[in-house]
Amino acid sequence: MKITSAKVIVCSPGRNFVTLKIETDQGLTGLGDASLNGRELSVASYLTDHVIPCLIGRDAHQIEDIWQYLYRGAYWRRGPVTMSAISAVDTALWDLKAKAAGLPLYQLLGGASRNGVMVYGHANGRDIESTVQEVLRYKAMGYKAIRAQSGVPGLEKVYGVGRGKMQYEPAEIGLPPEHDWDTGKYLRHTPKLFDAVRSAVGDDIHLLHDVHHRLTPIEAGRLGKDLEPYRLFWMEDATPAENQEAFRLIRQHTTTPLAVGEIFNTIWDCKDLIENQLIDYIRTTVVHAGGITHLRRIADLASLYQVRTGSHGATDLSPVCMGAALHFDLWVPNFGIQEYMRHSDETDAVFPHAYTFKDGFMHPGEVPGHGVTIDEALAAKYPYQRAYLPVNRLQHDGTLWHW
Ligand code: KDG
Ligand code: MG
Repeated sequence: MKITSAKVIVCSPGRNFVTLKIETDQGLTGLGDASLNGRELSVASYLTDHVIPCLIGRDAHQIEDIWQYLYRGAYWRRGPVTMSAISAVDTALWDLKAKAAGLPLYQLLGGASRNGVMVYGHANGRDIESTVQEVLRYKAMGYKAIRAQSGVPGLEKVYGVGRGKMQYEPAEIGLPPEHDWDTGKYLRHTPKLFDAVRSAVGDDIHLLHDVHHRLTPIEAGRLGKDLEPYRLFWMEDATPAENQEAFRLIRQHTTTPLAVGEIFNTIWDCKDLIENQLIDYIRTTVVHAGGITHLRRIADLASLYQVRTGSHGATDLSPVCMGAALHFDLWVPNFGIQEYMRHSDETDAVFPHAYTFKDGFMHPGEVPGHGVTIDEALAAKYPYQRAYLPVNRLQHDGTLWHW
């Protein structure tokens, strides 16, 4: 099955997405997601100018060889732009191989290991009371796991607290907006939030929280300890992880389970965290960590240390990524959970998909391939719009702060 052509489709049905479409001499096409929030056009250029010319004429069945060619062969290894481009090629090739076999992708990985994929939804509110109401709404929709984020008194805007209800889009059109941050206010508020949420929702629902890298390791240790009574499923991105050792300090102070990895690109970003058992969940995802081929490698390393998967699944990952991720999740032996932030209706219309949600679980469907397609005519009606995530500055003196 020879690759005869490939192209990049950039569209913005509610937010920007970059999609790679590969065509073959068998008449089959494969799709891969290459979306990288706020840096979309860099990946589009990387693919169009540097990767696609190298793909034409290759055997689409040689997924591993093409992966190695693009990773080792480029000399410049790793990084989000490179790895998102490799991920898109890899995902499109798995889609093609599964279509050629007439099987849903998860069957090629080794078949289903479970009946469905447990997902967590995002409950957000301006204050504790409205966040509690949102958590209860998600519970009523059947979710077994819910992430709770609330506004913090004294801070005008807090990232992760939506402007809409079911769907919200963190990136804003134009140049990056500026938010303010105060660690003390956040640390005082968050245990109160989970005290209220846990008593309202009961013991049977898994609760999660995303810190967005805002804390130092010792502050994260203190928050983890303060949250222990509320039995969180995980505390996510407690501190930046460029220094993987930083998690040792957090670990020494709390038994709250730790998750990290949505901005990681390769196994090297998480090797020490996994091998030293400094985390409980690895959040690397198909689109940013080298596709199915590399994610499988990370999950296998993680399984040696009882670290489970918890892939990133925010709206800036397209339905193509979500479809591929759900096939991976249905198979991967050390599955933990999958994030599921619902896409807008416009996005869903541009990317028709076979995956479904029911009672807190998702299923990728039984369509050959990963089950996600693109309506190119509709996509063309939504051209790219410059949009960025906010930046954060410390409220008291304006210092630029971590994500
Ligand atoms: O591109 C950034 C978003 O995907 C991210 O901020 C969302 O932290 C996030 C999450 O856990 O979904
Ligand atoms: Mg996150």
